Amino acid sequence: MSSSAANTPLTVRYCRPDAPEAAQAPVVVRFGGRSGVECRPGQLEIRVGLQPVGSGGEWLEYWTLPEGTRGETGVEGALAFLHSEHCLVGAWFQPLGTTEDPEPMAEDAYREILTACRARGFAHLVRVWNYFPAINEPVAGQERYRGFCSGRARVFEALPGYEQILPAATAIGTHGDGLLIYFIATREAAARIENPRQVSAFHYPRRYGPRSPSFARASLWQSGPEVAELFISGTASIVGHESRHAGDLEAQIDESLRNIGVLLEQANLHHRMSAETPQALSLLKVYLRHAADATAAEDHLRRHLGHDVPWLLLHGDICREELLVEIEGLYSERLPTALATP
Ligand code: 3EB
Repeated sequence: MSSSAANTPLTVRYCRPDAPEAAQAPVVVRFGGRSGVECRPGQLEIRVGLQPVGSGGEWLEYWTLPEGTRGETGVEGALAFLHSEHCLVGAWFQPLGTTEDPEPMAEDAYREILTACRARGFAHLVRVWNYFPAINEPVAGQERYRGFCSGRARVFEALPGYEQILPAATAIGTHGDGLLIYFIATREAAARIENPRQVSAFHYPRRYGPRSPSFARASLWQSGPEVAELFISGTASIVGHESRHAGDLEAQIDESLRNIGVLLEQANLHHRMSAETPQALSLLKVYLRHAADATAAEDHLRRHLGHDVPWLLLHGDICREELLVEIEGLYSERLPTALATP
């Protein structure tokens, strides 16, 4: 094993559901069916209630720790977690009806997550995925996504200097189950990267909701001298704070990839990361509002990305009604290291 692999605290990959890697991995993320979390000794299984679409067939995501190490699992209320020496992976799940206001539940969830992470020495949230049903439906006089943002913001905005500690995130609507929030927390703070083409989400004007979305455009977890993970948040066709290309799937994909390209530029400029374009990403996840768009989206993505980047296409609602697509990504930097001296 190369020394850079030995120093990699967390590796994220896709595989087929019946691959042996999936059975052994400390963290497995499955897609389709209903959302939920299962915690067994040494393994956390996260189920995201979003149906895979397109021609790729079934994939799952598996996360591994350095060879020879085992994660320690635990459950505390609605939160299940697995942690190693370097990071904690957690998943919070609770049933949430489609006519319920998500605001108080989001607030409770984030409070419990931050408290549990801190208590175990992993005070820094670097990446969070949020999934819940009927995200664009109105409840309590506003879209449910906005209620969710208010609950989440109440927790983050109470923290000193909160703009500097927000995680990279995704928030997507499922089709009919509970609130699932899963995340990665670390001992050291990650760097945050914003997109100069976009207003920071935490500064969105009021017209998008009473409290702004609490997330960073990307976060960079530098876990060793030659190892870093760049987590790119769900990225959509937004320029400034406005949605672009309503109704045009291909133009929305182009704009989203342009935004991801700018984030990579920023990461290169400020942190000397070496991915230059979205083709260099380690993996992508593409969320589509309409399952019927899958073939067109795949064809268009293929033209941009070729065949080298593994991606998952999932059927889910984007948190602005006019948006048809959102794309998130991970770039894992693995710099070659000199041979270790004996
Ligand atoms: C956007 O840029 C699109 O509320 O956590 C993307 C990623 C979006 C994360 C969140 C929302 C969130 O505003 C929506």
